[in-house]
Amino acid sequence: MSIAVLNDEMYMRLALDMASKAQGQTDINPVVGCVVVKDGRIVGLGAHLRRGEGHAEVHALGMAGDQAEGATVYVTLEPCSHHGRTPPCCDRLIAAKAARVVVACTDPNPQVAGRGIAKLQQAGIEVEVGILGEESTRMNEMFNKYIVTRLPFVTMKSAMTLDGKLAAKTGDSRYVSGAKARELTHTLRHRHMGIMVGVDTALADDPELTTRLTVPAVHPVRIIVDSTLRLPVGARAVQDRSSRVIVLTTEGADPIKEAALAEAGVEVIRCGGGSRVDLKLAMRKLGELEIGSILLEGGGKLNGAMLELGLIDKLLLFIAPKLIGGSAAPAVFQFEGFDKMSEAIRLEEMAVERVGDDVLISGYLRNL
Ligand code: AOF
Ligand code: ZN
Repeated sequence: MSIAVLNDEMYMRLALDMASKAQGQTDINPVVGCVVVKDGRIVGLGAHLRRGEGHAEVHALGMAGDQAEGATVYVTLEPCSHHGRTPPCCDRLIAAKAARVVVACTDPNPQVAGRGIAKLQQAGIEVEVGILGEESTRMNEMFNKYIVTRLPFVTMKSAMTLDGKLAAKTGDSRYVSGAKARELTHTLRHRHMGIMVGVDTALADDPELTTRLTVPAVHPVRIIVDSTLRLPVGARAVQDRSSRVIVLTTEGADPIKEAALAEAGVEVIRCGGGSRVDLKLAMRKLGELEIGSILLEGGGKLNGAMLELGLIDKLLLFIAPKLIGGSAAPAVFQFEGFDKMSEAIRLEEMAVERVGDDVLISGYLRNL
């Protein structure tokens, strides 16, 4: 590999590192990092830190000042060409007279989608695309889905015993996984805009559903699936004011119960007239509310329903080296099931790692 490519990778790696640290704090926006290099020196650094505030390029070019003229600018996402909450980064790069722009991956946002690169090239700037592109794309996988479909990216996280149980036959589930895996859950909560559970989980464990880490710790919106509004106003998730609470229910749910929950600050959203919440419709409504990513920490029934409907994008499954038994003990996924092994849903791009005493299996579900 040539020295030039190695250097390009080195600066792009720095830009990606900065972007990765902002995961979870940019709302529906992507995480983006930018490094400005002139005459062999880094003269500007920046990352997009909050939706509505400066894009990565603006921060980095601001730091570089006049030194941006003739510089190479590394940016982990194609510079934007549209007027969003901030002006186009392309115009800013052109005005700064950058000589070369190295981009990791294109921006799937239909308002950008290649126009940013074209605009820079038309202005005579040399543009190179694809340096550490796969890593940048993976880092923004939630944004990439949401910006194109307006549906939230759903990550399901669960912990099970070696025999596939979420809890003992008595319902006891404290705890399946070890401390390290449980700590990672809080990082995952920070990184998703919403956290979703079924009302059975809310009733059984009375969880707060917040992020309990000192840093980083942005609390997700709490989403509880409750077809008949059994969630009591006194539930800890309702009483705790650290983030919004959305209850997804059915058209037929009791308006008096709705009024009591609304009084306590809960947003009740009716999804479908059936006996169960229409989860597909629910995803569309949550997308309209600009909830771009959801961590599903459901019980077996909710996990099974989401899986069957093809609503889970990514799976993170911790497996604890324990055997609990009991035919009545709940399984991680409860759904009708298939007749043949050949019909089974497959996990793709599977990765396996050890987290403390547990094994973490992760991968993607391709929902066609
Ligand atoms: C960039 N650099 O650092 C980011 C970009 O509404 P706004 O102004 O926040 O724009 C958000 C859109 O801009 C977002 O959907 C994505 O297409 C792009 N994000 N682009 O050049 C950045 N965060
Ligand atoms: Zn921009």
